[in-house]
Amino acid sequence: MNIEHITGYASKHLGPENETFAYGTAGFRMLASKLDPVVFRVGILAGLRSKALGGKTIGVMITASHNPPKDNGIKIVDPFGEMLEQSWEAISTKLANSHDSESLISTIKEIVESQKIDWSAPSNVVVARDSRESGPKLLASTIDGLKAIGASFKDFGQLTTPQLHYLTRCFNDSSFGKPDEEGYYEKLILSYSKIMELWGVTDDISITVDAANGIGADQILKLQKYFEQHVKFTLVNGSSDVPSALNSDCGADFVKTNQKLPSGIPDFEPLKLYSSFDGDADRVVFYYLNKEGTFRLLDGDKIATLLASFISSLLSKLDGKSFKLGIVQTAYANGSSSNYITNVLKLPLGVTATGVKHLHHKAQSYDIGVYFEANGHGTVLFSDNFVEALEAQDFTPGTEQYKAASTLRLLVDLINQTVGDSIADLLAVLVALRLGDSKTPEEWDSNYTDLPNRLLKALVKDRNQFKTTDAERKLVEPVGLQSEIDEIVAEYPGGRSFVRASGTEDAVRIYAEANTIEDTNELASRVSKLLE
Ligand code: NG1
Ligand code: ZN
Repeated sequence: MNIEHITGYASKHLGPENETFAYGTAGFRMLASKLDPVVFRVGILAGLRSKALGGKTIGVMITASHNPPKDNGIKIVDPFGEMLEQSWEAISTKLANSHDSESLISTIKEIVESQKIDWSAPSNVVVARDSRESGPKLLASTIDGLKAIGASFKDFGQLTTPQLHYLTRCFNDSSFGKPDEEGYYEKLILSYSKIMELWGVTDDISITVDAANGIGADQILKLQKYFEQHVKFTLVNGSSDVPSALNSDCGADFVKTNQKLPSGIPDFEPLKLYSSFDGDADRVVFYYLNKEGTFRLLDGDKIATLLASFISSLLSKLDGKSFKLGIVQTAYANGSSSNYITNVLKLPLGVTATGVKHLHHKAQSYDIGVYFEANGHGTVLFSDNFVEALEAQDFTPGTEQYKAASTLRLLVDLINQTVGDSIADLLAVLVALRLGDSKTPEEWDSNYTDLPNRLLKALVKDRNQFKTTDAERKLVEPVGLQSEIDEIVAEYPGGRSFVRASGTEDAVRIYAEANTIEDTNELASRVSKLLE
């Protein structure tokens, strides 16, 4: 370890004395102006993580997703494209708070010792960023961290978050795909077009994409070249070069939170399907105007049920073979969707704490695990056992069984196996709509009716005081607050409400749903008042 070399770089990235950073739901996320010392340390950490795994490639993504343009963030991706292993979150937090050179060196030594890192082991890291204005400078500081410990790195410039996850996996597992941006598009077009070919679909499908003025816009334009003959994308809110426009009055988070149309769609046609990505294109939601001209949202819960129904119908054709398909949600899933999954689809339903890592982990317990957050972040995971069984299938070409098994095998390639992906999920939804039972946005929507719901935010003195249990559905601290919430909830038919601290913002979130809009609003506001 060349201490002088490290401290030389560290002197350019000293941390603030009285600030504490924490690796949260999606890594470190805050005002971009505060992030420089953090990203430098994350660069070091990514290098150390790679060394600890004998040189496996680690990913680093600089993004603040759906958050405002003035924010930014950074997160680490593990070799298989998954979120950083939980035990390393505490290690990252410790390193991020080692503000001066001296404490930085001693924390690095501590990590090397506790993780039994061989300093001479190779270290490989891939980095990318979204379209934010603060990105290039923060990327340069992250690279300083990598250089400080002599890690090898490859900078992929601007990518969506799921593209970076894809690349990280490819570098460690060549069977996953070609480790470049082109490989990502090729994998999608190949699987999509083969599915459509199997089913004899020759007509084009068209879809409007609101890209939140983020990196998804650039990638949709590139994708269009590959999909020329299959899908016609109409891009709106595509100004990724106007930093102040990012996520502003548009994008998946705006549409989901406000339950209304984004700005920027000129001629909104009834009964046509529209979609919105978030700023780093790992979330997608859909919507349409019904005959009466009312806005109808098709969120992550609706995506999960659509994909699960489609997969379930394919599975039912593989006679003689039984596989376990399950859905995973968080407490933010609409109560109607959970009832529909249990009572109509009759599928196992798991509920986990907020945060993709929890959902992803739980989804891995099924042969096929469908997980989506209500906000549109999610994917479908196919287990190795299931893929092997599909590959070993010997159905006669041309039969229903053969078509079903081949479609399932191609879905494994179409749907991003590492993380939620707006582009891949969009294509999977188009496939499910074209080939499944629900053909139109209206039919899809009619599977169940969402309960009215509200999501509010409260600023509190110390959000760390809010401790939860039961997949975050109940508060254990502050003591007594949960029974007050329960008493209020009991007054509303179909009522449900819970409170938890956000992992990405300095705020506490209040969720409420009930049978009527009036009751929902009243319930949400009464529970919020308890926090004043
Ligand atoms: P927090 O801030 O912990 O509620 C939000 C979303 C999560 C997840 C993360 C990561 C809600 C209610 N919460 O987490 O679902 O997407 O951001 O971006 O939507
Ligand atoms: Zn995102």
